[in-house]
Amino acid sequence: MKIYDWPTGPYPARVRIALAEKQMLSRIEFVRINLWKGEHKTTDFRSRNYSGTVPVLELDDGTFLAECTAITVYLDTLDGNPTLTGRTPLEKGVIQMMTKRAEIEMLDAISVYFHHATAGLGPEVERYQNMEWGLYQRDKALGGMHYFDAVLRKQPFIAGEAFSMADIAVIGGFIFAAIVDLPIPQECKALLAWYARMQERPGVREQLAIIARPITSCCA
Ligand code: GTS
Repeated sequence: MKIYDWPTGPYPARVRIALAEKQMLSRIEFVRINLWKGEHKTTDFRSRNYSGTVPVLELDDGTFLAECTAITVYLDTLDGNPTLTGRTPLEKGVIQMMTKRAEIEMLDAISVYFHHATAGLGPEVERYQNMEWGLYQRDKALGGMHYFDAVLRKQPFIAGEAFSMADIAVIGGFIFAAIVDLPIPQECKALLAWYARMQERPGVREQLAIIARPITSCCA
C-alpha cells in the first residue's frame, strides 16, 4: 500500500499515528506531495483525490481512499481486530460522532483559519481567502477546545473509556494549533493533561517527533 502525504501535516499525522498504533507503518510506502508547491492541486493528483488534499491511501489493486476517517477505518478493520474505531455498534457510533466533532469544532476550524487568515500555503496555492471567515473559525476552534476540556473532565478519552480515532483527531488539532501559533487556553486543564498523557503513547510520541514545530510551545 502507498500513502500520498506531507509528513509534517496535521491530517497526514492522523493516519501515521493510526498506523503506528496498529504497528503497520512498515507495510506502507510513503509518497511525498509538496503542498507548498501545490502538488496536491494538479490534475494528476486530483485523479487520485478529487478534493486535492492529503493523505490518500492507494491499495495494491489501484483503489484510492481519501479522508483520514475513511482511511483509518479501513486500516483498523483490515486485521479483523479494530482497536481504534470501536467494536460494538454503540462504540462505533460514538467514535464516529466524536471524530467528526473534533474535525468540525477544532481541527478543520484551525485549518480554515490557516488557509484564510494567514498566508497559508502562499499565493500560488491560496486562490481565495476570506480573513473574516478565517478569524471566525479560529474563535470557533477556541470554543471547541473548551468543549473537549469539559468532555475530558468527565471521561479519560475523547470518545469514552478507551483511546480511539477520535483522540487522534484532537491530536491533529493540537498539531495544527502549534503550526499556527494558536495557544491552547491555560484554563483547559483537563485537555492539557489529556494531551500530556497522549504523548506517553509511543505511537503518538514518535509521530510528533517528526513534526518540525515543537508541539509543547502551545501548551507552555
Ligand atoms: N477532510 C480531509 C481529511 O480528513 O483527510 C482534510 C485533509 C486536509 O485538509 N489535508 C491537508 C491538505 O491537503 C494536509 S495538512 O494541512 O495536514 O498538511 N491541505 C492542503 C489544502 O490546500 O487544503
